[in-house]
Amino acid sequence: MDRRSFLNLGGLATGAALLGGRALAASPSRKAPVVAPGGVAVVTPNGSSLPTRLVRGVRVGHLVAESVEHEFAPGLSAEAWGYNGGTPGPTIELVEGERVRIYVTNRLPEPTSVHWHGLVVPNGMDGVSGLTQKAIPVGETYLYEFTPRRAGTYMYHPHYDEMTQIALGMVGFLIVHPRRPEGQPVDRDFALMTHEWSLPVGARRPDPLAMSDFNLLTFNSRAFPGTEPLVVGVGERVRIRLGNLGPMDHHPIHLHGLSFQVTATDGGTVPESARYPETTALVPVGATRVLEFVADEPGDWPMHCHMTHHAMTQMGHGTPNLIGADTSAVDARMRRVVPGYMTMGTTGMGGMMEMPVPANSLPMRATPGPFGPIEMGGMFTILKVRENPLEDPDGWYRHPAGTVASLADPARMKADGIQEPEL
Ligand SMILES: [Cu+2]
Repeated sequence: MDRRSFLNLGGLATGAALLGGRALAASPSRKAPVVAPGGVAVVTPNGSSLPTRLVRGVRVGHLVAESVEHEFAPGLSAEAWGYNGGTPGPTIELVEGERVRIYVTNRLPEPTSVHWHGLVVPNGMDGVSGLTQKAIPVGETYLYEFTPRRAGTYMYHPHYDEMTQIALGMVGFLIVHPRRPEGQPVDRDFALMTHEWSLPVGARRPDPLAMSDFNLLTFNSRAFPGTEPLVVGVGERVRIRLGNLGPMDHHPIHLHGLSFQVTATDGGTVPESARYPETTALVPVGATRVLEFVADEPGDWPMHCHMTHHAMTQMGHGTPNLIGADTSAVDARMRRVVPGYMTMGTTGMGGMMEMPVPANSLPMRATPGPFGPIEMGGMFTILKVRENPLEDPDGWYRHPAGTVASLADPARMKADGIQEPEL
């Protein structure tokens, strides 16, 4: 069987799963909102929420673990593993104190299980294959049933062959909404999962054996410019739920243009007396951090991992450092055999971002911005704070006159006592 027909079969299987869901609809059930009155829906940029329905008072949902054809950004796709056709899997939204039944169908080529990370559940529902349950065999469907006791931001992932399955993208959010709204109500609520991948140029799948040299860093399994911006209104109170189920690295996630507080972790709500202002939140592997702030300054504000190699994409790291080296003689000789040859990185690497790249790759490619190329990628997205967030959400911020850094006027420099250094 070729790959295409295999994928088609996968599609049929998913269709059958959905039909199974429809069969549930014939029983006494209703679609029920998971958000408490006064609350707002969680938005998972580039992702979705798991459809659930109430069947005789129990919330029911269905996860399908499967191989997925995934686009990391326009121009770069690979085969990953995920849930319900995507990575991360759909965000599961539940209600505190409301019983839930989650069916998990395994369409992977190996066993799996699902662990509800951070949630307190009966031990046999914890999803640790071998310790608390048998692994879900290939092709079988298991049932998890529990009652979430505490509202909060949690995650789910396999606890069978974790190294492979998590590295290939099997991660997702599980959000438990409070029965009654608590804390200050927010106007926007986003969920962003950090992840890291090793995807050599030309490879069909990410390499789960990577332990340090990850070359593809993502929010919700998308690399900039593939990340959907977070668009909010000026003065709105915003919640961003960050989760990290990457294999190895903690990510210091930095927001420009505002100051926030960490209001909760997957362990619970941070008491108000223990909160303090921050502009960077370290999100350790296996943890969630919930940020809240008021977006009071309009603009296009970067939000990115502050590890510089994590705001880059798919570059190789085995190149000698040539910054400042004069390679013109080498370049001239090389051009006799390789027309257009240029030694990498002699004056820094910014200018190389506009070079042509191989097919299905995203190496050091700049994104056109309103003032020139944006030279960051990877774990990078944009928080767009706008007077009217509905107007032109895809466009760039229009700066008021006189508020953009630009070439200094010599007369102003002189008046301010600034002298150009002799070159
Ligand atoms: Cu990072």
